[in-house]
Amino acid sequence: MTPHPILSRCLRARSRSASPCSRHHLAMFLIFFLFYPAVASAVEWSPLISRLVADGFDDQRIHRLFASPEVKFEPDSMSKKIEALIKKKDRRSVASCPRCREIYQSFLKPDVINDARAYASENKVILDHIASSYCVPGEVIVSILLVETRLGKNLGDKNAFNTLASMALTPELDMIRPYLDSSLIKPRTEDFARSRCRQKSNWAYNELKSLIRYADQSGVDPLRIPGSIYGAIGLCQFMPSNATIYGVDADQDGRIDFFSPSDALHSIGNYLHKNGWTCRIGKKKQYQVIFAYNHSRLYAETVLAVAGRIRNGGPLAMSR
Ligand SMILES: [Ca+2]
Repeated sequence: MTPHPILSRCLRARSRSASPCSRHHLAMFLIFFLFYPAVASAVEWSPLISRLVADGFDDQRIHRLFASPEVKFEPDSMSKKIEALIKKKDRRSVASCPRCREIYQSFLKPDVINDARAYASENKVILDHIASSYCVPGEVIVSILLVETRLGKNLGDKNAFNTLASMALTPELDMIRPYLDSSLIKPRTEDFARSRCRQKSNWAYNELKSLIRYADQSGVDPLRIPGSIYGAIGLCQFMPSNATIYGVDADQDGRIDFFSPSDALHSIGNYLHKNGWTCRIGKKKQYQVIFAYNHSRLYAETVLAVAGRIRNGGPLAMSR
């Protein structure tokens, strides 16, 4: 029998040392395509279930989770991530987001700054405690909260579990090829895309494990956590793995809750502090620490500009 043409490519790739198709990936690939192009919700999760169980998660619990009708295969996060990485490699990221500067500038509008100041006033006790604990001024915390989630109004319209599980399930580029902008996949970008697809799949798998553990410790259903397009959660938009590294149980109720202002805002302060924010920090270092929070020059400039406006209304213009 003639193999499926995509399967043929994978089998050929196995013979090339530069582009190995591991036995694990091949098994996932074969099972996946037994069901493709069936509807996305009918995708076979068993390779992912087996991997989670092998990593120590309870067999019955994981099977119950994936049997839930809420679990859906959502390939758009991986396809958008790969498209973004290819554009970034081609230095087309700015061109691909011509409205980014306009969007970030919108955070400097007077009514938006007034809302941020009101939020800072309402949460003064929390912000004062963060400032005394981590030396991070309240206006910086509120600025990040504004840019990340519009002060908690926009927590993402994705299901974090579905996002991360779907990315984890698709280590092979061919699994998401039907959902990609085909004009981006060219001979000079294909190997790069294959490599990054596997890398991001493995990253998402580890974040999925962290999400399940975060849900367990915080006492919430892992299938009911809203997230961004790449699985960031909460007011602070942390990846789930950050819960154990930077999460703070500020209200001391025994759980870290990224959807509670006290825990989320303290976690932002802790993140900045652990990434170099000190009591005597200079402007250059401030930029570097904010950049560590979100690797975007425009993001870091915007956060600091908004923080300046919240603090004193000063005309801290964004650099061009
Ligand atoms: Ca707590």
